[in-house]
Amino acid sequence: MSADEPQALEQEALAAIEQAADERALDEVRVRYLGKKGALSVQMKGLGKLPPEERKARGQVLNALRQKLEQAIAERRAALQAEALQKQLAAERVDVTLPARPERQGRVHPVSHVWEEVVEIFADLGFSVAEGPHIETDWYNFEALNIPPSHPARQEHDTFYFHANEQGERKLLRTHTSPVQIHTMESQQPPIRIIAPGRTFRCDSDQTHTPMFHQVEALVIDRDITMGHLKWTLEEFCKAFFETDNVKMRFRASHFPFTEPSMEVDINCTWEGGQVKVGEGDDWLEILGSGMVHPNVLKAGGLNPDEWQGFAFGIGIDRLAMLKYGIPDLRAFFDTDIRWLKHYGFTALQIPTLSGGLSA
Ligand code: 2NL
Repeated sequence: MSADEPQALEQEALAAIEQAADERALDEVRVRYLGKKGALSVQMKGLGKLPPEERKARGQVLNALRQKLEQAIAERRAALQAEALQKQLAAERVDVTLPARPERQGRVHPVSHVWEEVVEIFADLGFSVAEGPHIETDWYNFEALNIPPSHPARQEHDTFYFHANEQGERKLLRTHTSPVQIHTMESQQPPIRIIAPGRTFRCDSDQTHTPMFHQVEALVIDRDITMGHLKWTLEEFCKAFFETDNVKMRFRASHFPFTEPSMEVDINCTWEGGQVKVGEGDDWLEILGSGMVHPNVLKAGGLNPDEWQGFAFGIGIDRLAMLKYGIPDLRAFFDTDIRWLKHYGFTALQIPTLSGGLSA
């Protein structure tokens, strides 16, 4: 068909638009008819050769045709896009009711699982979870915790330091999660009842130490907090975590710069065939450090020690995981060996809850 006349051009172009099978084909049609050298433009250019009385009417017809074709193309484009989306959605459809395929199942790392267990226990006791940055300043990691530059505890912490910045300040990787509690004291008024689980870092690596490890610290601040509250809280925690009422605890006087008085806590256990069993026998195993928050730490957190006091404690999550799940070697925790994870890990559906059982 000749497309010399507007009517013929219209029919031909509309048919081509309708037949365009995808957006790319549609674009070719658009260029063919509406492009700079397209059929419609050629006719437009021909207007000049017409006598003036015909030129105006023909010009109006061609302009109307341009509008009509532009609209037809826009409509076809929208239809093609909708069609393509439907196709994609159909192709990507997932039946969420299908059971998980066992051969594809990942595992939850025992550290993550124990982390969740600890959070679950303390949430039940009314604690909220607080988190903070891994990179800290000297103030939050040491000074505010009553560890001045000369303090011998600085050497024990084997701190990873960054290079000094222009102001001469050396940032560091936090050596414990205590900085989170200082931030909390600054940002929220007592009563405070938080746990701070998280990654911590020390430049130390041997059979019982990894440069990155996990800790959970707790902080309770109110007007009349005593060692009695601390003991009760720790007893409740141990019973819930080790899933037995038989666990015996021993509180031993100790020393930390950030607590006064300080005590370390041991639980009873037996050693059978190199494996530790918690809540049985009369050997003792140290599991955490604790104490009443030092007045200097309260002051650093912006609290008046004559008005407020509280307790705090710190527990190693990795060690808890080893004890509870009988994992002998700490270093295997971070080998990312899939066989080890399959053996010691948990499935995504084994979510620890107090009602359903922590170790699931
Ligand atoms: C341990 C000992 C402990 C704390 C951590 C703490 C935090 C603030 C104030 C006072 Cl902000 N204390 N934390 C207290 C006692 C012991 O950890 O051996 N952890 C594995």
